[in-house]
Amino acid sequence: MKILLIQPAKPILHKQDGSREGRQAMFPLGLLYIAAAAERAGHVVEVLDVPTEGFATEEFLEELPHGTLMRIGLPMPEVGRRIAAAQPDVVGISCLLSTSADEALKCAAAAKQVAPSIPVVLGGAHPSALPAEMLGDRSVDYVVIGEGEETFVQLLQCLGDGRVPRALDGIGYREQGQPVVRPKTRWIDDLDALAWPARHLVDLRRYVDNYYKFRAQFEYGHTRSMEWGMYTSMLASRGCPYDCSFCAKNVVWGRRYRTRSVASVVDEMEFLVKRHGVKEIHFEDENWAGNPEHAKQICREILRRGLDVAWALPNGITLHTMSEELLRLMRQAGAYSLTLSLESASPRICKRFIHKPIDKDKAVRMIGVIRELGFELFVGFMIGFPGETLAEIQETIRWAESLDVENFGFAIATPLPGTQLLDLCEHEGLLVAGFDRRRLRFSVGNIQTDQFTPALLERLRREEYLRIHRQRAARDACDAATTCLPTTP
Ligand code: B12
Ligand code: SF4
Repeated sequence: MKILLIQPAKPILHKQDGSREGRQAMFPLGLLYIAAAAERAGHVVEVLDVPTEGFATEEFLEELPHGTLMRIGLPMPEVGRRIAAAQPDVVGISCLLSTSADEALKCAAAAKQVAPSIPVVLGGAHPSALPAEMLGDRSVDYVVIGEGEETFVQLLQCLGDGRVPRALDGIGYREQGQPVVRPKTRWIDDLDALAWPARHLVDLRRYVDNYYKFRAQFEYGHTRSMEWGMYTSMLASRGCPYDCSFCAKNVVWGRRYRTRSVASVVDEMEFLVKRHGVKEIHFEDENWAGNPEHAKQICREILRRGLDVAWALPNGITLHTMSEELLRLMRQAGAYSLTLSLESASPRICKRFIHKPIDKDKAVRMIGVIRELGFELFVGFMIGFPGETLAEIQETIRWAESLDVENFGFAIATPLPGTQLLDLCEHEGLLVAGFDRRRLRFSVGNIQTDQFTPALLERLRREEYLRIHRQRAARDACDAATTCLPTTP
């Protein structure tokens, strides 16, 4: 069969306070894993990366209470033309982020406009958390829930045979007009057996070009720096051994943390360097060093093979599994950038929502080592959990201020579909009026308590960040002036 896989456009918010959500070079790693599995099963696959191909096109979408929503990507009429030109037997659409759900549905509608008989399949974190809701849209025929390689290939088999996919694990479909959801219970044990992402289906250069053209608008986040040239992303593991209440990882990867073999990970890295001329790799694992021994072995294997490639951990590694030995090995093996998620300074909030210990002394020590080794570092904090007091929020802000870290951010806790946090907020009636889990925004508050309103969190997030940076700049200027004063009269 001929399969067309689509990454939908990315909406970004231009906020009333003058800030805007950043652009990101969104490498469609999940779609390319799905593409590789379909190719291996004998299908012909084409990929349409709407945001990447139309990165320069920004269109007005709608006015929201917080600002103006803009859309980055190929205009919809062009998407329609491209679907028609591809003449697909099946269209698959990736919807990783809840903010992309509307755009994913527009692509589904465009496919149905081309030919109502084309089966449309949705996958990714958002539809995996809300399969029945997504099937409520008549343009969506199937939802593949979570890790999708095996289920998608089995679904194609069913479609080819004209069977209803009743026996599949982790699938949503419609029967007699009603959504039917078969929850996901099986996860892939042998990650080495998976075909590597079908990167030959996209133009790798485009992602780097977009970064260079628009780097001033890039958010200091995931794809914050791609300074080394040809870039791609990959995975060394799936899932995470922890269980933070705000995290959507269980929806996609289940509860079991799985790693690829060290040889398979470094084989893929070597292939990317030799075959695609890749200079920089971003590991998009939820928690790359969930098993620190596995992480050290990857570093040692990179060193043993003398592989010359820069790599980054934009999602970071947890403080809990971090050690000086691991950091030194990572740096020697080419790692240059990482994120450290410290989340909250309040032990009570860590215990209740983050479910992993945050040792403040260790944080200071590790940041010292990270700086000494010359890593680029981003530290993430979170504010706005249910029951969090203003004093606790201030404690986190003061902690960020006290650390020797230039790049940091305060994220507002967001009740994502499929998380314990959303269940709790629903149960305790803490969601703001008009909250719609199908149309979430991340840079604005969605939780309201007797301690804070979304507006207060948004103000604190932005103003405290700016205040800390202004104070530091003033202090540095003052230090520089003092240093220049003549020491003798
Ligand atoms: C890279 C990334 C991004 C990129 C965008 C990536 C993209 N291509 O669109 C950027 C930097 C933009 C981003 C931003 C954010 N992200 Co993010 N991100 C990721 C991350 C780390 C990796 C994605 C990836 O490549 N995964 C690897 C591939 C193999 O997995 P996958 O894409 O999920 O694909 C598999 C399945 O989902 C499925 N599948 C996927 N697509 C399809 C399509 C079809 C047809 C089928 C059949 C199957 C299928 O099969 C694939 C293979 O098994 C994931 C976590 C993770 N490790 O997955 C979070 C994740 C997707 N992000 C998440 C979040 C919360 C965010 C942020 C809100 C973080 C923040 N606080 O700012 C922001 C949102 C910003 C905004 N304003 O919209 C959540 C999503 C929750 C949600 N419901 O939206 C995730 C799951 C992290 C988590 N554990 O909570 N993110
Ligand atoms: S450590 Fe990170 S990936 Fe793991 S559960 Fe917590 S937020 Fe999710």
